[in-house]
Amino acid sequence: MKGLVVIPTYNEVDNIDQIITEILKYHFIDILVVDDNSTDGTADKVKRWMRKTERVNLIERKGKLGLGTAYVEGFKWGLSRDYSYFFEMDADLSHDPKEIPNFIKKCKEENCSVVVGSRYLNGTISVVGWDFRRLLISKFGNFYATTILGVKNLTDITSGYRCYRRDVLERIDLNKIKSNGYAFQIEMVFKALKNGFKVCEIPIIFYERSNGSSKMSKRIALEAAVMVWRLKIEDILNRSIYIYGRKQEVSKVS
Ligand SMILES: Nc1nc2c(ncn2[C@@H]2O[C@H](COP(=O)(O)OP(=O)(O)O)[C@@H](O)[C@H]2O)c(=O)[nH]1
Ligand SMILES: [Mg+2]
Repeated sequence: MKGLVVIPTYNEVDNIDQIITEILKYHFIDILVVDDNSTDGTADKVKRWMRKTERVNLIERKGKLGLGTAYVEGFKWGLSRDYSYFFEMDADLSHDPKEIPNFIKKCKEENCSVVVGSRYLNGTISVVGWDFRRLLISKFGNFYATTILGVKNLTDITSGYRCYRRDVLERIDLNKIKSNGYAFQIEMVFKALKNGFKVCEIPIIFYERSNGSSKMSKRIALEAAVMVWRLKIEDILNRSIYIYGRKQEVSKVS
């Protein structure tokens, strides 16, 4: 059993060594960094690791093309190899690699196809270093998305620390994933659910970054707000087409 942690990076030079060191402690895990031409030398640091171990890999892209497309490229890279579990993890040490075994345990013990690391499980708020405004935006974003999409049993649909079993990524058409920021996280979970996969959550603590700066913006939040409605409408249309198709079949038989 092998797992791949995909780490998208844009200017994470002060974080990348530590995150790689922590992850390499888990011998069944390889790392793929997808770097968008960081100007601070992030990719050079990754290349230094690659000279030391084959477990670290790098995809270099031409410019800042967004988180979603970085993950899609990373997943495709991993699917052409023999990984059973695929992780999403930020480079900025917000996600503690020590949780890696807990994700896999949850997948195995409860037969989950996707396990999301939730900051808000059981009514708690497990976030270190956020002000009230940042927390409110995150909580509202979750409420908004889960209410509109009708997945109210999930507590943290925008979390970027998660694990997918290989079969989920094989089933979801990655070429059709259109969103890029927080919307990407919502779209992936929604599509997994719509394809009949079991999505679970485990508690995690999210630590706001100490080094470097956030790349998220108002534009990315807006993308998520609009994308939720697109997913909703697509779902309604898909269901109508299905019901219409069934009616046609029934009328042919009778
Ligand atoms: N490759 C790539 N990585 C990105 C891009 N935008 C953000 N990231 C990475 O995605 C992760 C999460 O981004 P971050 O700015 O910390 O988001 P926040 O935690 O929501 O503030 C970090 O590892 C970033 O370096 C992008 O356009 N391309
Ligand atoms: Mg961050």
